[in-house]
Amino acid sequence: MPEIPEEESRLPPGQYIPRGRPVIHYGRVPAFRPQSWRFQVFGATASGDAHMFGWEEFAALPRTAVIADFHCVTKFSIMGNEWSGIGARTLLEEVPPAPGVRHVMIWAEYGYSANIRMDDFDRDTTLFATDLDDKPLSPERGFPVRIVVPHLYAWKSVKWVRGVEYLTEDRRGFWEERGYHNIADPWREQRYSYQEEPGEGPP
Ligand SMILES: Nc1nc2c(c(=O)[nH]1)N[C@H]1C(S)=C(S)[C@@H](COP(=O)(O)O)O[C@H]1N2
Ligand SMILES: [Mo]
Repeated sequence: MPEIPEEESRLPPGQYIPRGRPVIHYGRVPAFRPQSWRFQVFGATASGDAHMFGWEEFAALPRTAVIADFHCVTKFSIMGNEWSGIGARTLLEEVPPAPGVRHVMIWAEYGYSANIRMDDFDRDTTLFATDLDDKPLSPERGFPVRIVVPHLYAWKSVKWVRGVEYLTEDRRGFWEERGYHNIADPWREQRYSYQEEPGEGPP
């Protein structure tokens, strides 16, 4: 068995382990309607065309699993989550981006969005999770699918994902437009946009 470090030593600076497991989002929990649900990959695709997945096609993609900690910028961390779903790299193979794509925008129900650098998206730990701890996501945790980017603050782990936009130039998502850091690395405490160094965000 590989040794997993103690939870306390896995905490990024300024984070704590709360009692319980908070649910956090802006707005209402959307209903899932499998017949009309679409997952759209669009923007700068290699083919020039957008690709639409229906639920059955999306859910049939090859699966992967990740055990990871989850760090909210409001300072709580939920340790040792087991997420399973479809790897970001699987999506990149299914719908290849054009060569100049350096960022993605993840789009959710009601227009919530988060931008992620391609270097953070294209990792084997970034996935579109359908399950948490061996159970389908609950509605308030993002059912039927959320992205999980465990090495970034949790606002980038968009719930109720409906699309991925390939970007050749960076653009800010929902919280990134409202004062949060464009990159959001918890180990560097990249919480707020005023901390951004030149080159870390769109001009
Ligand atoms: N669609 C959507 N996804 C979202 C949010 C949101 O408001 N809308 N909030 C984010 C924030 S700030 C956090 S901390 C996590 C919380 O995930 P949890 O509810 O599973 O704890 O979801 C993220 N994903
Ligand atoms: Mo958050």
